[in-house]
Amino acid sequence: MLRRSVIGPRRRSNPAKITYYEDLSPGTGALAPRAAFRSDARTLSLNGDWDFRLFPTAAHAEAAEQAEGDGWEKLPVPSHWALHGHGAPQYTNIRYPFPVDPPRVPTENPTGDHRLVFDLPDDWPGPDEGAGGRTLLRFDGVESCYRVRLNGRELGTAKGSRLPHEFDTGPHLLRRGNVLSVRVHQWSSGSYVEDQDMWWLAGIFRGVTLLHRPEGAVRDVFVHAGYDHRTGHGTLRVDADPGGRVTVPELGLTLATGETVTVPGVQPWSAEVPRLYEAQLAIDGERVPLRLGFRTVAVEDGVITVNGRPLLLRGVNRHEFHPDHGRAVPYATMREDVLLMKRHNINAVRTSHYPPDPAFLDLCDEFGLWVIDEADLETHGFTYDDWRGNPADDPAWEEALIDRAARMVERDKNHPSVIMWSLGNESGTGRNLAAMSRWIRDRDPHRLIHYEGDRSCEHTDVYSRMYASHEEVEAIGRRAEKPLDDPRLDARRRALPFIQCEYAHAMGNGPGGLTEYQRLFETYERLQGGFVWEWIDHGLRARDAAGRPYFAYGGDFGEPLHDGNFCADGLLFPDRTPSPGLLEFKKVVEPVGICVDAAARTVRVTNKYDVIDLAGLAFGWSREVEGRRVAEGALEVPPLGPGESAEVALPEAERVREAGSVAQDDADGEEWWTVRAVLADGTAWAPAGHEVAWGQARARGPAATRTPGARITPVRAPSSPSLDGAITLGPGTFDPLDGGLRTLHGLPVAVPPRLNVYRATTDNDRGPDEETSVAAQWHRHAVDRMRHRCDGVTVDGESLVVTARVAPPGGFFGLSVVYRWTGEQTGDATRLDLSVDITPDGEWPCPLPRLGVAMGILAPLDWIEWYGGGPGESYPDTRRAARIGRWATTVDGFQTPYVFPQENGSRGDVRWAELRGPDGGGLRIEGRPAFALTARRWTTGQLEAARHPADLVPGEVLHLDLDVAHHGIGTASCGPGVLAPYELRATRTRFGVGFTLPN
Ligand code: IPT
Repeated sequence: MLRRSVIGPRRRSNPAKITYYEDLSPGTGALAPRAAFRSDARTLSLNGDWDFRLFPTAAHAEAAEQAEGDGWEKLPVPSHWALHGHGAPQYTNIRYPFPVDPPRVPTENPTGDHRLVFDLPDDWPGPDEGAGGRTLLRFDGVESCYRVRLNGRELGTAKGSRLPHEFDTGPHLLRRGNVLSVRVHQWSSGSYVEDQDMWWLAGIFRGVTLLHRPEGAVRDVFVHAGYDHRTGHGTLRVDADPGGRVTVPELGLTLATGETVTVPGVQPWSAEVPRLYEAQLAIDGERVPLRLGFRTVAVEDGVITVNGRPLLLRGVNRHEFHPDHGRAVPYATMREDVLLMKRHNINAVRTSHYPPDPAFLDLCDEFGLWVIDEADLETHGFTYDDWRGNPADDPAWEEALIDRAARMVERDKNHPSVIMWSLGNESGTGRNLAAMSRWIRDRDPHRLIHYEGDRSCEHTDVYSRMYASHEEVEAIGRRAEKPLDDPRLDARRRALPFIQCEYAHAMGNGPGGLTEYQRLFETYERLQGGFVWEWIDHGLRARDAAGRPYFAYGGDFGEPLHDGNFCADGLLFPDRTPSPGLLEFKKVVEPVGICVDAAARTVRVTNKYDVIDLAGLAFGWSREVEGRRVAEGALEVPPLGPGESAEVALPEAERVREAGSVAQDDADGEEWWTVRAVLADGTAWAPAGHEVAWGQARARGPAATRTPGARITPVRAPSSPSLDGAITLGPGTFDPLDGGLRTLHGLPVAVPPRLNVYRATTDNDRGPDEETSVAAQWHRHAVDRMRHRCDGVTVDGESLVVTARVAPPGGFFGLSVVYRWTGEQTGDATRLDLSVDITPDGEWPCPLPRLGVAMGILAPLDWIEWYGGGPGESYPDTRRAARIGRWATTVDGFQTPYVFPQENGSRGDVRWAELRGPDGGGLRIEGRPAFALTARRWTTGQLEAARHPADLVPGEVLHLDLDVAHHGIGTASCGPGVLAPYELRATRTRFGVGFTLPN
């Protein structure tokens, strides 16, 4: 029932009868929220196959109920019905997918009736057995509003999709033949406060459990386990209702609930050492196992500390997502997420933008992750009406919003991993947020309060921002940010620690700029890290008309209103394959700095952990010549404490030689040192040998005359071009009219090498809007349609010279190019060299996407081996994870399957690459200097036109881009664009490539 009418500026008349799913109450009949815990009391999971039928409106459901019609089908619980053939998912970011008229919702309100007939187990305690107590029904997550009936009697209704609700079954529970009916409405007043950027997916998507609560059972328990780093003592108090006794066998402790004890010599809990002590709460009717993590969170001198140590959060925003199950994430998948995070040097999670399945937090406690637990609240769509009528500021919504804060805090209050409560996301500002903050502070004063949306930070303990530029973050780091109007609030905020609760938008190729953010975070103590947006692409597994599998994004289900692929912005692909962005993040945030100085033969090792020393890591060095390991050994590194660093000597040359039995030393080639830090022993999250950090430095470059490993000697023996229909120059034949290469080492050249400046635009190139993005500039200036004018083809005895001008239609600027081809022959070996000399003319109004030559070879060359950056892709501002080595993969393996196709797969710093076909033969490409290589069976145009990877149909031609430079990637899809040092401007450039046969 509606208790108060909607007031505030958006006053509207609502004559219609307000239903339970449209009223503003958080529901009716649910019990007061309490901590999530297990116990020795009986439980029965009601998950499994339920009966289900879907109606287009609530009224249809109502009518069918009267008629007791059939039409039931089976549906698994937990699940979202739209992922089981009933209706379809819809993706919007900010806009509400329905007319905004709170709290009213559309008549078209998909309503799913769920029904389960169940018996109680024979030994289920009940009054007939003389066992007292009662039986509750718990729902851990139902979107967005539901009504529960048991055997025809209503137990209650609830809103708050990602929150638990418990109902007392009272006298209605039968031994046999219980009929549990749950009517779920897709839209409710709750939808107005659940406008998170994600798929709208209704259903009972988390577990349903029947819980016996014995007479004298624990109603609620609140563990307070602190740690005083000055004394090394823990403190413990367990509040429980009703009271009882707590034992911690490992500590030899027994205490009464409500009693505070000092516990000398405990090991504190941290994300790095997630030490948990098993405890038990025993009261009359029940024994409750507890896991204690002793830790104290504080802000000291403007810095967040846990157990006295400042934190650096290397975090991610995690939505709950599975490509087949949506937000009904299986336990094994949650566990996989935590393991993947730990293995990629991630130490923190923001549960964007709602409390996760409670089991996820158990995993965070167990494996060690700092958590910002966020309330299920977002009213972002109100931004389009200047936040008028925002539920976050309308007193009529206060009860509903406090309920959301309370249900989160009560459920999750016993998790040591949770160090901050977040009031929600993108909900503007308002009195209800203030009320939530007050409520939380009162209930749990021992954690910090976070909310990004209120820049004044009046009700929070941390200054938090999203997508602030490097420049602004640096100013904040210096506590020199632009002041707030109110001097009191400004002084308060300036004294607060800072985090970026979202940064580095991992949409498609990227994010760029991570290194520069991390440098700031590591420089200024106020900057305590951040949370990359976001953990995983929300791509739903689907098949196209031709049966080809793909990951669907907004619009793929025919939604009239959607936000396209903006939901594919994670560090993991939808199937949880790490994207290059995750590998880059792992490298950038590695907790050990390894800086090799090859000339001095030393390595500087820095411990960047917050808590632990380096004793758990084993260090090793190796020396590689031309990417082949010629020597390796262990490296003794002192067990440095957090923040400490030491210079460690690398072995002397002589010793390296001795150790060099690993492979034949190659006296000639380019030489690198690599130092790695791996886990010395297995941990709960990775086996021994798992790599945590590494560093590399070049000890010796290739000599100019040195062509490592090649059979061609530096003695020049050019063959002369001959004019007989085609121009022949060593292993190449050319078209005499335009100088285009026709064959190369006998391979047909389908697309002759020529200058290419364009790339299939990335999501970051296209962001943030169609007007100002760099992609918009490229299209406006026709950089995607460059014209090539041949100005001359001359043969001057030893070389073939083609002059050209490459310029966009309508443009008053361009690039003059001189292609100079020369041949070499040594014995049977021939070689063709191309040098390219580029001179810009006119005024270039925009950066270049890339600069290099593109060519296509009509041959089934499928195997690529290269010496250079790898094994994955890299771009100028995303190249930290690429190490110099010898790598090999197939052409398929060269592609990065971004959910939305775009430029990808470029391998940087390539010294040489060899392409081979199935029956040997092939081509070797050497760079002068190193080049970036992409290899695809489609053109850049086809890549740009594709909407899903399945649209890319391999052709016969292998398209290669040999680039001397690339424009950076940046993170402009949401956040700053490419930083100045990574912008590619048109300047005089010379580079060369040589083509020989593979070695
Ligand atoms: C920010 C949102 O908080 C997050 O949910 C997501 O939508 C992200 O953007 C972009 O993917 S809000 C944005 C206006 C900065």
